[in-house]
Amino acid sequence: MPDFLSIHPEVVRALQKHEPVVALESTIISHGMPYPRNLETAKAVEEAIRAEGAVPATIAVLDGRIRVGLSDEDLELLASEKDVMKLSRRDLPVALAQKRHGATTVAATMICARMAGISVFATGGIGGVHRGAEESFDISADLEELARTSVAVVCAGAKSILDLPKTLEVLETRGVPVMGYGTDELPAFYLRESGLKLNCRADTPEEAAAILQTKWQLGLEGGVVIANPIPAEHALPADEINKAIEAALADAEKQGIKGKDATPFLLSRMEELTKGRSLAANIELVLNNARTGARIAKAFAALREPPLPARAPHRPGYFA
Ligand code: PSU
Ligand code: MN
Repeated sequence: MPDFLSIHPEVVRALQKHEPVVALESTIISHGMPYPRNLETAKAVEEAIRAEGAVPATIAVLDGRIRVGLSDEDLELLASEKDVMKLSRRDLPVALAQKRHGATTVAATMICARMAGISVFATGGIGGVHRGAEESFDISADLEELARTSVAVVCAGAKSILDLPKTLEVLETRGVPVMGYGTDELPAFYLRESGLKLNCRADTPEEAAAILQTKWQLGLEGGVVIANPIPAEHALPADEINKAIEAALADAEKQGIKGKDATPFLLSRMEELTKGRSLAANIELVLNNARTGARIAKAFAALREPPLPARAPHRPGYFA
């Protein structure tokens, strides 16, 4: 394959030594949070991963190259530059061919993480089936990517700006395990609960890592959603959030916001409507996912340590 990828030397070193690495997306920086909180959060998330003993690898496209592992200057550019594309699977070739800057969504981050050999990725929330998808057909490419690309995505579930029951149905159809981390329910981003039961649960990093390892050893390509509820002390009251979500959705409808602009619009409208409380919760849950992601990456790296080969007794003759 032509060389489209630049991996930071620290990340290369960690991968070569089978040390834990956690991938991070950049759409959350460029299109998910306002400046300068986005930059502060991007740095704090990397710090949280290091504090757990793993190496962070934030992923983006800069000057038409896929970059895995960024400098503080790169993060500053992604956080402040106006002309950063939002890149999902369909957009990656365009950004590379046209030498653009782009922030990667969950889908594109999974693709790039896989290219680099990273198996665990932490973020805030995944995209999903939008409400009204039966009319609009708006289903995030994140779901398709989860079906095909072998990376585990640690997230706080998905926001109820999405249709969460339909999102779970699509993930089931496409064979994507959705693992509740310390919970039996799909968390709903700002809320710890959605009322939607999951049928896969892990309570420790080791249990989570064993499921990843087994899926991929079976040859079942594709991702896993590791749904990690927001810490209780940072969760928002359900009625406040639900009101803000309804209002944000109504505004999007009124202003005709569609397609790739829908998610960023809804996020920033939610922040205004909750007077910044949704942003504060968002930051806390991303930090929490980064810590959990680092622990799972460590447990997974420990499993990958090649076991000493079992030495079969030499039986002369028979197979010789
Ligand atoms: N959900 C969030 N915050 C985000 C996103 C989703 O709570 O920043 C971003 C992620 O990058 C995700 C993308 O992959 O939005 C989904 O966009 P779309 O719905 O256009 O596929
Ligand atoms: Mn969409």
